[in-house]
Amino acid sequence: MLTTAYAVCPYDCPSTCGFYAEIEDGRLKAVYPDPQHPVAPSGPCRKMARYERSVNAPDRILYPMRRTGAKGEGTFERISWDEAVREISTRWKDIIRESGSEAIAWCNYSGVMSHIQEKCGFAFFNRLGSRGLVRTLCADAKTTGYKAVMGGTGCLDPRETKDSDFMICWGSNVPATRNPMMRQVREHRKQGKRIVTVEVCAIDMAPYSDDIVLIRPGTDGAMALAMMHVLEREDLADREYLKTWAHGYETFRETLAQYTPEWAAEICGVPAERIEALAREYGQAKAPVILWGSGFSRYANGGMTARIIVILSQYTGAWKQPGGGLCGSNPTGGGYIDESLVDVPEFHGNHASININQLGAGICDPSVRSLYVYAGNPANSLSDTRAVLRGLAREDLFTVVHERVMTDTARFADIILPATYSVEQTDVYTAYGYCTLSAAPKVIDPPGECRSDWDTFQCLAEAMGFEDDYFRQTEEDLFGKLLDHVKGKAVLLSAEEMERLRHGGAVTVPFADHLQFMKDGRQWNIVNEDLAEPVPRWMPPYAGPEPLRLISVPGLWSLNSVFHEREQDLIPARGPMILCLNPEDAAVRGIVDGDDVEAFNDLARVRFTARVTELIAKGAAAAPGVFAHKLTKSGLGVNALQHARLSDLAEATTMNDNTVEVRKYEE
Ligand SMILES: Nc1nc2c(c(=O)[nH]1)N[C@H]1C(S)=C(S)[C@@H](COP(=O)(O)OP(=O)(O)OC[C@H]3O[C@@H](n4cnc5c(=O)[nH]c(N)nc54)[C@H](O)[C@@H]3O)O[C@H]1N2
Ligand SMILES: Nc1nc2c(c(=O)[nH]1)N[C@H]1C(S)=C(S)[C@@H](COP(=O)(O)OP(=O)(O)OC[C@H]3O[C@@H](n4cnc5c(=O)[nH]c(N)nc54)[C@H](O)[C@@H]3O)O[C@H]1N2
Ligand code: SF4
Ligand SMILES: [Mo]
Repeated sequence: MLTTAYAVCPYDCPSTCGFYAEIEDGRLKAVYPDPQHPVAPSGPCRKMARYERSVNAPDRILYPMRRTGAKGEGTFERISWDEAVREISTRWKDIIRESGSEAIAWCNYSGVMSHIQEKCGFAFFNRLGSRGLVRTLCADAKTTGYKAVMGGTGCLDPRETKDSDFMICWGSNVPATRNPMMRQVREHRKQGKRIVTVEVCAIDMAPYSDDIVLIRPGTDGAMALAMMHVLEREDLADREYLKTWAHGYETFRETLAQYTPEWAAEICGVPAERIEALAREYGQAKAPVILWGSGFSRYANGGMTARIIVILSQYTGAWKQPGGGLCGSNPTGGGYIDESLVDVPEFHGNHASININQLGAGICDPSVRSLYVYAGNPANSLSDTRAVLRGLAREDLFTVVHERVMTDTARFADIILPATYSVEQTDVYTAYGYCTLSAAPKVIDPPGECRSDWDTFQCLAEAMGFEDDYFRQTEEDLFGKLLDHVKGKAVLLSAEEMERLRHGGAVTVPFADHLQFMKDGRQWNIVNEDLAEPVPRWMPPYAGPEPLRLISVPGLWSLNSVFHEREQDLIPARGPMILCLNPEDAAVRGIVDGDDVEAFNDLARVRFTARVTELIAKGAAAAPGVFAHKLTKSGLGVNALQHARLSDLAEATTMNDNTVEVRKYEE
């Protein structure tokens, strides 16, 4: 029998597209667009269009398993859930008795970005009193930088950019990471409005750009400062607005004299005339928008760069115009969901913690005796892969991985627990790139013995003897509560919209007021006295210009390390692991397009296929996508070349802030 039900894409993607799931005999047969969807009416992207192939993947993990071979060898035997839960709880109780609860560590990141399944583990591990996890792997330097300037005022929802008259696409690989926004990008250009891309590597964005400014990695702050220098010099700054509404404007303005386009040109590798021309075009537009990604913030100076770009987005008064300002950060101006219903504050404690970016060092520390991983793949996604693998290889680290497929991390588990796909679980979703709220009860039963994160933590809680009412709830109970207690602008949703959510659907929540600070009678901050660096200024990244600065680019055909199960379509479509090099950098190294090359630094040697292209800045090397180790030539991905250093704000990742040398590979 065929039925249809509503489902939501659970992945770490700003859009949170919804779609219809067609179900035949309890299995997902196909997915169809939801033409009423507020942001993705033409349906899910190239990765999710055949989601049934992921959900029904032949190599899905269906049963709990126990390791039988050496760590990392990947040999396991089937066991029952009872055995698995008994073994985990017995080991944990022993560890807690002998070494205390902080000897148990956990790792979770963005495998599922919904409210119940992602965050239930926070409650569980807080209740357990385990070692804490500082989860700053993604864009925390950027969001902290944004907040340091704008506080709780939300920026543009992508749909609002229809009213802008000029767009700078600043370090955002839109066709890959913001697929539904390609509608606005195409429409913008159809109307003859220009899009200038500021990128290190524009291989995907080039066809949609009228002009491309290729910039050296980690130097965007210098260019943005020089642009403001030009805006001041050429009377294109909105001085009245800045004097009234920008805290610290006069102090900051005085510092701009030193940041000439010639000064920035040296740092950024962008000619002074191009910086001037871009500043002029930006300054003369009535409602320019900067659409920003997060690539430029994954550096030692990432938080500072983010602050400077937000200030630039305000400098001509663009925020006052419909469609003008900044897009690509927090568009909502606040949360819609009462997080405390899932991540229970009473469970929070004061524990030693591991920064996820330094998980390798964290789990190499012998005082950590157990690691639980869910909805994350640290062996692929974290910097300094070899340190992560050294930790995972410890015979005395009791490792549990809750996964859907055999990842490079799961191979190192002592116990693997089988996880569900989103269509097999119930949840509420907020998009981090749009003002939308979505919800979807589960549409099919899980195959084999797969269990959701919620159900798994519930059994573990019982086995650990937690008597809290929290762990007695079902997913469905929590789903109802989350929808009963929406907050922020979501309280403005109609009864009909709330009803749609309860049955599975997506709705638009009113856009944020981008001039909220005026209504509140307070300024936004150019200078922020709460920070170690109150006055924005140029700060260099960790990596110097030599030999080559290495960055990672989100790939078109994967989402972080997700979709590795798609051997029939997505894996072949993306081809081998490439390293993009500028023709000048390739030529001095005797490298031509298609060569087998080796990138190396003090951390590792990693082999790639060279892609020689004019669309990357000189002095840079760029690696698109995250590859499972078995799909690489040397058994390691690009992250093995990244140091586990932290950013200026938020102790976040600096995965783009490294240098490598590259040579032709010879056996
Ligand atoms: N297809 C696909 N979609 C994805 C993902 C994916 O891997 N693949 N990842 C998901 C996740 S986890 C996230 S966080 C989001 C958004 O992920 P973001 O990181 O916001 O991705 P983008 O902004 O699209 O891409 C970052 C861009 O920054 C560029 N870049 C790197 N360093 C610099 C620099 O110093 N200056 C400038 N100007 N540019 C620089 C890179 O070349 C890249 O094009 O995307 C999500 N969606
Ligand atoms: N080279 C490089 N490295 C990167 C990036 C990059 O673009 N390039 N992107 C960085 C960014 S922005 C991010 S956010 C991180 C992401 O880092 P991670 O979150 O560690 O990586 P993912 O690849 O998203 O892995 C998610 C895992 O969760 C599993 N999963 C999915 N749904 C569920 C579920 O419901 N339950 C359970 N238990 N498991 C589930 C998936 O099968 C997958 O293996 O990677 C970072 N690392
Ligand atoms: S664009 Fe993003 S949210 Fe939409 S279907 Fe693709 S991965 Fe999912
Ligand atoms: Mo991310």
